[in-house]
Amino acid sequence: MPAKRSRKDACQLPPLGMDETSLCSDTRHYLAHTLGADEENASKNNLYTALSMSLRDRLVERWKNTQKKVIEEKGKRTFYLSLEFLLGRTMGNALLNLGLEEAAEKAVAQEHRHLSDIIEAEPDAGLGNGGLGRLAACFLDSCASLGLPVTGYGIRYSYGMFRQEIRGGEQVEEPDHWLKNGYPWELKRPERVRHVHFFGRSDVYADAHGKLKHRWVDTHDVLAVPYDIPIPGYRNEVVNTLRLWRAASTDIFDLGEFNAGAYPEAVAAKNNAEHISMVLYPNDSSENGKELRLRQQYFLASASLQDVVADWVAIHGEDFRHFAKQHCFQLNDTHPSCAVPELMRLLMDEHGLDWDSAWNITSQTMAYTNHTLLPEALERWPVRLFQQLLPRLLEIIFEINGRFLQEVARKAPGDTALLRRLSIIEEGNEQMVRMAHLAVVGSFSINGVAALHTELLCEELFADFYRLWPRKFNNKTNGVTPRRWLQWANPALRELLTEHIGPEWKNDLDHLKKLAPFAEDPAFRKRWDGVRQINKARLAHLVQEHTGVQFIPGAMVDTQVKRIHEYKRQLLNALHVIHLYDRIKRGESAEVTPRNVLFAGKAAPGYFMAKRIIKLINNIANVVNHDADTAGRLRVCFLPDYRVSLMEKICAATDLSEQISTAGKEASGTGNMKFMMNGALTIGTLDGANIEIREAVGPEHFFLFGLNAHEVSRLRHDYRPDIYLQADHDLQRVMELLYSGFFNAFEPCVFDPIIQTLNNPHDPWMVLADFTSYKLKQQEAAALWRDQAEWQRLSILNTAASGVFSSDRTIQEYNRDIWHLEPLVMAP
Ligand code: NBG
Repeated sequence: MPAKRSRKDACQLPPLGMDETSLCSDTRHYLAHTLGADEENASKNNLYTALSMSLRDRLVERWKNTQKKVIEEKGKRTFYLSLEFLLGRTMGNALLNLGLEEAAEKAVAQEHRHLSDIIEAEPDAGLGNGGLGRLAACFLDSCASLGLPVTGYGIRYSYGMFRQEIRGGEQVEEPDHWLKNGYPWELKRPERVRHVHFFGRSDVYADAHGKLKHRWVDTHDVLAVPYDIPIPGYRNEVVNTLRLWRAASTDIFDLGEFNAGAYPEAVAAKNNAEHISMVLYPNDSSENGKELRLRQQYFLASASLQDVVADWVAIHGEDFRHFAKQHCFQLNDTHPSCAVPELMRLLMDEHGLDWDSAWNITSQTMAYTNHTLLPEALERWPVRLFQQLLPRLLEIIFEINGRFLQEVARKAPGDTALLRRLSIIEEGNEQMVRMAHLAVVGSFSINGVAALHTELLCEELFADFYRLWPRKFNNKTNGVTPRRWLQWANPALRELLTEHIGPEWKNDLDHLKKLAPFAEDPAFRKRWDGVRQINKARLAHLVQEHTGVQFIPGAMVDTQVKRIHEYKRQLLNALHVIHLYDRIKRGESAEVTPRNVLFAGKAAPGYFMAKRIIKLINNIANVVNHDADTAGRLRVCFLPDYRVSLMEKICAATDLSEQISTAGKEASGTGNMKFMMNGALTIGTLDGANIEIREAVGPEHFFLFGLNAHEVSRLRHDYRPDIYLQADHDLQRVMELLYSGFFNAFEPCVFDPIIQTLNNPHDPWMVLADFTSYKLKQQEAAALWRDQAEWQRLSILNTAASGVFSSDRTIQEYNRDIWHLEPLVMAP
């Protein structure tokens, strides 16, 4: 037997240097030897890749130490399962969290480049649609920064969120091939490949002891190949993992077909397998029920659970008694909720547990976060599709449902209506699997993402479940990571804050409170304004470069950036812009506070109304910006291809944050928090986290308007848009301009669908109902803007009160109430 290699024999590597010289020499090494680039003609992209590799080495070093520590500590771990991780760029985040910004700056200067240009060479990793995916990314950053052993599991889509171009005022989608130059931040882990089953049938057989068991046979398997992205904590030596799965063919060609000469068909089948991780579905807060999407969902759930279970078995064998104590799976919306039946299947079919033991483990490890109340977003899959694609899983779902309904029937005998409402299977023309019910039944914790949202979950969407299991339900108000959204996005503010309140806020955002007294100091307000001017100049430059629109210097920057959706009411904002324009044309220029109104956001490619709203905004912008009367008063801009890296520049430069959804419809919102942190004032409805933002900053410092959620639901049945129209002369004029085709002179009727919904008593978003109060609040905001000292004062107070919206606070709450993890402490 060969002697075991002792630790001493192993070639010991010295730790990598964290200074500019080591960073520079490593970067040169990668430039010269890995990328084969000459020093003189290395491209920006070469330098970006080489610097990324040097940084990645430093991450990997800490990553291995963290993994070792996790294994040694034998503590509980959480796995965050999500179909979306909207990471954006990684380099800046790595530099900030490792504390290497200055070193990199200097290293890049030696190559005669600016770090900011190198950073711009990185494409955004757009593996998400909007808030839900970005939240997952913020959470990973917070978990690592708090030292919590949390691993993210997702899909490595070859194509992320589409790129948006605007042509003739309309959205055009272009594929986002973000991997085309390679992605230096990932490490492929071929040794941890998993097999995921599809199709086939469920079979019953007798095991060695004569016990009847199930197995899933005649399956078509797909390989899941993991790629790991290191997730560094903020200067704490912790590096966690985001593991993304790519689908690949098993390479076992169908031999029958192969021999029959059907070689192309056999190869095509291989391609089919790879389609699973090809593209992100571009729907935000709406499901679209495509089979490939269900395949993605099961692919993620199965590969990830197999991965975790295999690690357990490697250490504990088939003894699962302590598995539940050691694991938690957080389901990011219903998308990964196949995890519930899949864990049951793995434990029973592959590891021999009986139903009750498997159910105890499953229902004590799964936790579900709901992110929307919109009925169109609640996932339901046809039973028929499940039967075909995942036959064994469907069998388990039926069994879960049968046992669950028995329990309900015992508690509420004879209440068949209740059973029908609660059932995981919806009866009707076509039987459907209700994924939210599956997640609720299978989880020990169910949470909403803002106070109002959780309240409505308990009172409405999940009222029956709430009565059954009130203690399962809890609220976790969202947050955003202050590393990316304050420190990184706003370096000038970072310096100013540290100079005045010390550096503690960087590790605990509650320290921002110390800023409040400075709001009263005119000298400080001047400095504050100075920082804002820097950021606004940066944004104006970007807007000019990408759209040609010239922002009015010194004017209010009034921003609404988010997915385009009717419930978010970009239309209300557009109507208000028309109203401002109308006032200028009426000769009220002197009273109209100068504004730059900025819109950005993507519409789902199949969402007709959302796309028409983009067209309207662009047409309005075109008219307004070319009218000489608006000079120095009003500019309107639709900035194409909204994404994380754009928001980093937008949030630091915004004065007025538009959070104007129909009350009760926006579960939380997180853009609202980024704006507040950077000193924007909010105009908004009583919806989602707006409510908590308003409480935190003080009601008098928030521009509140519109119906509240209860008023919206009461009005539902007798909403009369005509009444609001009659009551507001300004609104009549706005609508007249729309009717007259003023914004579509050469495109007859394009805005008819918009006019129709606005006037429709069934308009669920009740745009006209809130117009007047919105207009009046906008006038208040405009008046306040004229008093710059007061505006700056409130701007400071907004930042000072924003500490509670750090995702560190959110994650601490998840950990306190749901996960119960011990933080890792790494030696410096
Ligand atoms: C979104 C909500 C937002 C919320 C994010 C993150 C979905 C299904 N929901 O209001 O619309 O901020 O989730 O919780 O994308």
